[in-house]
Amino acid sequence: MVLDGDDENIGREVGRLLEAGRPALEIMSQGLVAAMDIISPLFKAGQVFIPEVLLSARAMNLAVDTLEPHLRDQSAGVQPATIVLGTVFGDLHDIGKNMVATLLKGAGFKVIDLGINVSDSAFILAMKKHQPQLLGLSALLTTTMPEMTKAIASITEAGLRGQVRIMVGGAPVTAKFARDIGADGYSTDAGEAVELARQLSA
Ligand code: B1M
Repeated sequence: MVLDGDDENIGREVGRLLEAGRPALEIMSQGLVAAMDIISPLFKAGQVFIPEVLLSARAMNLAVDTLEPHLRDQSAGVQPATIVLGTVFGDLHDIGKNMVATLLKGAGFKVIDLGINVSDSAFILAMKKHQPQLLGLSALLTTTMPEMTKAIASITEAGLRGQVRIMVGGAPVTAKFARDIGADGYSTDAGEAVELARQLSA
């Protein structure tokens, strides 16, 4: 259904799998992410095009929304850390960032998701408003990775760097890049992002 961009039926199908007892994380990794792994090389090879990928992305995001309540853990009573999260300026990719948001919410974090194409000033405004312990920056394009550097520089200039731990991720981002730009941590996938967020907010 992700491959077909079937946003009419995917929510119902995810509900059916959950009712049948399939774990939410398994549906995410073996169903949804596996489908995206099929689409990626086809997109690269020019065998599928942007409109089709957008339909798949919409179906994927709907499925992730349906899974979200089933990914919550039992951390009731613990004051949740807040994370402001967004895809950096110039970058419209949000599937991975949405998965990170979903798993973080499931793990008990309060997630302020600013969406895609987020400017430095929007990150700074959100930090002043929500006073998060964590900031998460996502980038999927090599051309938008420098926006992470700029965002961190702007946050430092605004005098806010000392109040927040910054984590970065996205397919082209590496641990070395994260270190070089002065981020506090990097993770390869959404599951690791939750572990990292726990460590950084402990
Ligand atoms: Co785009 N795109 N795209 N695209 N797209 C890539 C990224 C690309 C690798 C495809 C390719 O050519 N092989 C390529 C980038 C090449 C490069 O930079 N070197 C590319 C390109 C070139 C483009 C356009 C420029 C195409 C064009 O217009 N000619 C254009 C740019 C638009 C823009 O952003 N300004 C574009 C557009 C699009 C669509 C709009 C069609 C669509 C996005 C729809 C959407 O997101 N709503 C799209 C898609 C879907 C892809 C691919 C096929 C799939 C990305 C994805 O969702 N992966 C992608 C190919 C690929 O990745 N191999 C491609 C699945 C997702 C679960 O993984 O996002 O990596 P990922 O997230 C993971 C981890 O990275 C990590 O956890 C996630 C879950 O495990 N993670 C974090 C992510 N953020 C994190 C943050 C963290 C921690 C972990 O902490 C804060």
